[in-house]
Amino acid sequence: SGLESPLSGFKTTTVLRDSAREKNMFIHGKLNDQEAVIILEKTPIREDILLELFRCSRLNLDMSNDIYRTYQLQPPAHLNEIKTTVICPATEKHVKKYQLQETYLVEESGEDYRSITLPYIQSQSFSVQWVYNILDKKAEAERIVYEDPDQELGFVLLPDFKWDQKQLNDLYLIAIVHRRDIKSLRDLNVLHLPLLINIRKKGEENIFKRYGVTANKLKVYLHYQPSYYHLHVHFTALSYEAPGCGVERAHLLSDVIQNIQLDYEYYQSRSLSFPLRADDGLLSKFREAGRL
Ligand code: M7G
Repeated sequence: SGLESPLSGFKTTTVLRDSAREKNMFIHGKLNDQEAVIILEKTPIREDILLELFRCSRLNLDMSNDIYRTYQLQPPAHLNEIKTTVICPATEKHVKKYQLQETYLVEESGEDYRSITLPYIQSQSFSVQWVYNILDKKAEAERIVYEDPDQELGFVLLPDFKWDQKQLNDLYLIAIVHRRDIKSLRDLNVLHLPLLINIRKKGEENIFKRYGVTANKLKVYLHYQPSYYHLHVHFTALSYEAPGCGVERAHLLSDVIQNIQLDYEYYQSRSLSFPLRADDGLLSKFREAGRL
């Protein structure tokens, strides 16, 4: 009341995706005449607030039958929040990223990477300005969990914006390397082993220090293809099925380290498979090159 919400000017164009099971909705629309994507998501119910929830909520009876009763529980405002992510101004690529789409598996050889993928991502990929803002402490500085400031081996560890940090079951942090010359898994070779080992060791140590979660309860991996071509490593709760982290896209950091130890140029020479969306320009490039 009183203060108008910054989102009150939002006009929905289309619902890109919604899931009753995941309890989220991805909406494309206009916010003050700019293209915008809004993600609404109901967050998990927290055990530590149960006492307050039962004490302070209003309870409306829906139905009652023998030993069965269902209610609508109306929690007080602060226990009834919807996690909301706003991307504005959003590019066409953002809109596509969140649209539900058919995907196709592509097998990319080292040569395909150099002749098809690399030129494409150099011309087309998402801006990594948000990453530089984090490294330069221009954004999210207060959210940093740990930093190793070394320019060669160092990184910043902070909560991924998919995680609201209210409960540990969906724990999600990312380690962003200080070096700005490593785009993805494909660039990694023997020279990067100290960096990767450092990220694994200090990432795990500091997640334990801050959250009490041990290394054997963590899934530590890289995505290929990533959305953002500045090397970063995902740290998620082992039991949490993060969206987009399936076997077709995730590469465990420990496997990456061992593969490079066995073959110093593993990620330059081996084929890597990954899914591409039907409307992804890279998929057309693979088609044009006769590689599909
Ligand atoms: P990715 O593998 O490049 O792409 O991971 P994906 O989003 O398709 O998985 C990038 C990760 O960075 C994702 O887990 C995002 O949720 C996270 N992320 C993206 N942005 C724009 C931000 C941001 O501004 N802040 C933080 N803290 N995390 C972000």
